[in-house]
Amino acid sequence: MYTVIGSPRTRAMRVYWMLEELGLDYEMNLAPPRSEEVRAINPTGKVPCLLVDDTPIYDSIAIMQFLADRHEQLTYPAGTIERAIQDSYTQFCVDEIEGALWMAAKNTFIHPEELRVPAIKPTAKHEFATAMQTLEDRLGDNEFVMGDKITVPDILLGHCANWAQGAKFELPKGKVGDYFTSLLDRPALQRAREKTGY
Ligand SMILES: N[C@@H](CCC(=O)N[C@@H](CS)C(=O)NCC(=O)O)C(=O)O
Repeated sequence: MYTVIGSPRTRAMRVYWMLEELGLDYEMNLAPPRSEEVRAINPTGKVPCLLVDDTPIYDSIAIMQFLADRHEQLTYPAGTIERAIQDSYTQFCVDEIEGALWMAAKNTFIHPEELRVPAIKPTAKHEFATAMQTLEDRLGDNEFVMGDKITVPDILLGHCANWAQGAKFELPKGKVGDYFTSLLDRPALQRAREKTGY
């Protein structure tokens, strides 16, 4: 049995979305980051965590890829060229897109006020815009980053697009804009939203 720990307003949402794409049953604990409930499972207080029976797995990317591998969906097998390319998209999204969003978030409401550097936000937006151009170049006319098959990095990119909207980052129009719209319209995401109330 799977139990996801984390409020849907965090990176836990990508795990709920993933589980819905895979059609799996799961339990939810919508505890916020840094709460005592989360710290009892992950001493850093960070979410999401996935409990597989009683074993905790930390980090959304590790969790998503574990679920995809275990259930042999939304991924190419480890050791294939396709998997290496798929993983390169995952890493690109974490480094270039999520990195910019997280930098802005940390300097808006995560860090204690005296440590925040609000002047960093235009830099974060610049990095994000550069990554959007890279995504457009790499996506080409594909439906998903790996062609016509949806994989882990598409869920991740969709989650980051939603995060970017909420953080008032400018999302591209055109092909990348359409790609994000179709990801955010997916029934699995709507189910995850209904179940978590977000
Ligand atoms: N790389 C981790 C990052 C987890 C993370 O930082 N989560 C945020 C919520 S989206 C959090 O728990 N923040 C609390 C904190 O930084 O203390 C992942 O992808 O799961």
